[in-house]
Amino acid sequence: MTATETGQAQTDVQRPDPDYMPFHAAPKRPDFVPPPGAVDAHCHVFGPAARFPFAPTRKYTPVDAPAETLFALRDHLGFARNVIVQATCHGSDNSAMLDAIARSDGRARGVAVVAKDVDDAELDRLHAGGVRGVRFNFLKRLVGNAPKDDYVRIAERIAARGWHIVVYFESAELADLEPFIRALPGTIVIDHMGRPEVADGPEGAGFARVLGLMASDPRFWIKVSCPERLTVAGPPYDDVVPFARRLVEAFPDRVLWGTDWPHPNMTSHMPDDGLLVDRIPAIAPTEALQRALLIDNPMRLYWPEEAGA
Ligand code: 0GY
Repeated sequence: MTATETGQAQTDVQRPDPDYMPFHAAPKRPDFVPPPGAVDAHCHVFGPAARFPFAPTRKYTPVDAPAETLFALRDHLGFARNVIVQATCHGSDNSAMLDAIARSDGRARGVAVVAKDVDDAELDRLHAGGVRGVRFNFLKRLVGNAPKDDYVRIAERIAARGWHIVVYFESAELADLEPFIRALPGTIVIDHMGRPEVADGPEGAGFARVLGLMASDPRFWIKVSCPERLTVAGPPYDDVVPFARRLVEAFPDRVLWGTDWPHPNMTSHMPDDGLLVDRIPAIAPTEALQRALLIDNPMRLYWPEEAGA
C-alpha cells in the first residue's frame, strides 16, 4: 500500500518504518447498518508522501493512506461523513487533510494541529477549509514533552472562532494533566476514552477519573473509539465494550465514535474496520443512542449549520 496517487512509491526518506503495520486491505462489510447520515468522527489521511511529505519532526513514518481510500472505506462501511484528525506525522502542515476535505463534496471536516505562532489569516484559511477544532497531544511517544504554553496560547486564539479542542492523553497521565485541561476554554473532546487501562476493568482508578471529569463539566465530550488499541483480549474487543457502553449511557449527548483508520502505530494486530462497526450496537444498544452517537452529536460539533444547533 505504498503506491501513491501518481503511482510513485514513497521516496526513500519517507519510506514507512520497517515494522509499520498497514491498514486492513479488505475489511468486511459490516452486519450493522449505520443510520443514514452517520459520521466517522475520528480518522486520518496520510500523504501520499510524494505529494504531502511527512514532517521532519515526526516520530513515525506511516504507509500512505490517501483520501480516496478513506472515502471508499466510508462508503463500504455505510457511513456518510468523516472527521479527519491531523496526525502527528504531518506536524502542523495540514495540507493533506485540507486536500481531502476539499475533495469530499462537503462530507468531511477536520481537526488541525497548528503552530504556536499561527496567524489569523491561517486560521481563516483553515476554517474555510473545513477545520472546526485543534488537537493537543500529550503522548510522549508522539510529541515528546507537550508544549503546554503553546497550547494555552493557541486555545486563546481559537476560542473566539467557536472551535473546540481535542485532547489525546493516557489515563495514567490524567491526574497530572487534569488542572491544565480543566483550565482550557470551550468544548474539549477527549480522544479514545482517555485511554484507560483495560486490564483494570471499568472500575479502575484511571477510568474513574475520566468518568469524574466527564460528569463534572458538560464542556467535556469523549470519543468511544480505539478498542483495538486498548484491548487486552484482542478482537472482537469484548473487554473494551463495557467502557464504551458506560460512557454512551452516562453521557449520550457528548459521545462520538470513530474508526481511527488507518490505525497508526498498531503493533499487536490490525483491526478489521467492518468488525469495529459491528461492535456499535454493543456499546450503543438502542436506536436513540446510536443516532446520538453517530449523527446528532458529531453534526452538532462539526456541521452545526446543518444540525440546526
Ligand atoms: C490516533 C492515535 C495515534 C496516533 C496519532 O497523531 C498521531 O500520530 O494520533 C497513536 O499512535 O496512538 O488517534 O490515531
